[in-house]
Amino acid sequence: SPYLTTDFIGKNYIHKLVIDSTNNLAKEIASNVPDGTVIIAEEQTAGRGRLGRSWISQKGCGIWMSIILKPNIQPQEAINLTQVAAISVVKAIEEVFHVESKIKWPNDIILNNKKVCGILTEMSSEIDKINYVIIGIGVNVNCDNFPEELKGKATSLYLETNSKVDRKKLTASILNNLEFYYNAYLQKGFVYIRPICIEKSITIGRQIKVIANEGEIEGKAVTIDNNGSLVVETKEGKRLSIMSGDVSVRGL
Ligand code: BT5
Repeated sequence: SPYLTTDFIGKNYIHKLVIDSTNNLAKEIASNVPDGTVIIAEEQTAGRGRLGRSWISQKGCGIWMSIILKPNIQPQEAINLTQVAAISVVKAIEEVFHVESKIKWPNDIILNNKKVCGILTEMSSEIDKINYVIIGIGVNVNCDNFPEELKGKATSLYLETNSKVDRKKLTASILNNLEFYYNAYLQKGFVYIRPICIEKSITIGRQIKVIANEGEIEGKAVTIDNNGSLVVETKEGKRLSIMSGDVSVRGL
């Protein structure tokens, strides 16, 4: 693609018409392909969300892709890569559509209160070393309808902006931004991207409920800390840092 200006992300690129899930193929080949390999499919028959949920991936209307990364970081830090990907998608949507989307921590991109993109980060690691990380990104680009159960919850860039764009352009912009923020994160740490994560968060300042490993937590999301954890203040005034979890935001 003439739009792609990266050094390594997307240089090796696999395109499929139909696949079960780009994250599944990514897992199968990750050990044998270069860092930055990208898999893109026109259609997924078993697109996956988190916690066994499914991701609707209709034919030809979205960006269904997985990026294989081999970062030299600690396994517990890999969770930050979801944030790196999320800000990259937000920046790309801004560049291509001139609209501001927001991040519902940790992995949803929201436009006009509806979900336009989801991110699924998976990893293979040993005790103190990562073998590979797979960042799965699903963006509803030109999709013009959703199944009944997603009505009011899901949307596409086309439905919100009324403009249809070449998916290649948005894909390239996501990958260009991803390489930039990924490099910045590796070189300078989470603190470098933290202000952007905070600025683009739709979660901070709102009443939320989190289903985390620690159990169910209700409170107000106050900030994202230097490690990328969401800081929640309970009504008893206790502050808790949550590394990962399933968040519902009141009013969303
Ligand atoms: C996610 O999970 O949001 C992660 C989605 C990742 C999808 C990409 S596509 C490329 C790669 N290959 C894969 O197989 N997956 C990745 P989660 O936070 O668990 O949200 C899942 C929920 O989002 C579902 O239970 C639905 O409620 C909703 N949903 C499903 N399909 C959607 C869609 N196309 N647009 C918006 N919302 C959707």
